[in-house]
Amino acid sequence: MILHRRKLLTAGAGLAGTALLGGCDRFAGTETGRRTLKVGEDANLFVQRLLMSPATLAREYPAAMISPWFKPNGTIDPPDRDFRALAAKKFSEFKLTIDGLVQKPLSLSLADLRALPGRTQVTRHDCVEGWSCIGQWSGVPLAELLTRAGLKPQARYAVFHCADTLEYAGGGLEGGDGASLWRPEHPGSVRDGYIQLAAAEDWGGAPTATDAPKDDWGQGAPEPEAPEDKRTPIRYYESIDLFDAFNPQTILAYDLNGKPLPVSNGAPLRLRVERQLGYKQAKYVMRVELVESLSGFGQGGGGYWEDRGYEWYAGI
Ligand SMILES: Nc1nc2c(c(=O)[nH]1)N[C@H]1C(S)=C(S)[C@@H](COP(=O)(O)O)O[C@H]1N2
Ligand SMILES: [Mo]
Repeated sequence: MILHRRKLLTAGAGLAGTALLGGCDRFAGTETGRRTLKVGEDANLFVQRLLMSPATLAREYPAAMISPWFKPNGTIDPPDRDFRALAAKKFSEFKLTIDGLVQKPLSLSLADLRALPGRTQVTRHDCVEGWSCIGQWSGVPLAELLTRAGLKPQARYAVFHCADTLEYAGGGLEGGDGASLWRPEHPGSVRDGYIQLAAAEDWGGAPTATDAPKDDWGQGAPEPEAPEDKRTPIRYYESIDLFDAFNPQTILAYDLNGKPLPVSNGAPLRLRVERQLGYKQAKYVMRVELVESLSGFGQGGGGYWEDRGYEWYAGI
């Protein structure tokens, strides 16, 4: 999708700050600059952005290189009641919310999303655990949605709210039904993971009996309702800045390899932000909230894994 410059400028005044690549010294000297360039990871972001034009794309692959199976990771079957109710009805009642610092909040069904101009891309997903998969993703460019919603000038980040609970505030990995919540594990450092990854082959093996995905959503009968859980769930969330939000490859995907996303890979809708690592690719996205600051969410790190020590800008 081609965004007209004027539209972009009216859509997001926040973009102007990141787009002024020529004025880096001045940028570093401003309040925002000082706040942004506080540690190494932000310097990494700054240098990468200096070297990139706004529309730098991740590599796209030929269809023949698509992995026979896209390994699911992290949450593969959200235990949450609300999600289970949606899945039981094949997501026919799912609505994506776009709100926060927008002129016109949106609420869109899957049919609404599919009716919008879409984009299909074959890209490689790199997880910090050291595996990669190539998949074909189809979805709606986030730029399309943000342009329709119209950003307010203070908007700087898009926060993705996901349906899946990973743990409960104050500790506790027990699901409402007493089952243990799946707890993902990652290497101690994203960069360690990335170094392993550089040497790793693309993941392309066949599923084994023990890790076969529970895909085909809507297949199972509705489950008995779990009792309501009074504890505060900590759900997966992620965030990106407007620079990445308007990249043409940044899409909310509803199809994987030409078929509706399996639940294990994030049905009904998941983020693809192709120049970043796997944990940025939020699955089970229910709501996109436009905000000025990330400090009000979780521990303020900008994502579930970021709150546990991973870098916010996971560029590859
Ligand atoms: N909602 C949600 N999104 C998530 C995760 C998760 O646990 N929950 N895991 C992340 C990680 S670490 C990876 S590698 C990818 C895995 O996506 P996949 O299951 O399609 O392979 O999803 C990312 N997005
Ligand atoms: Mo990951």
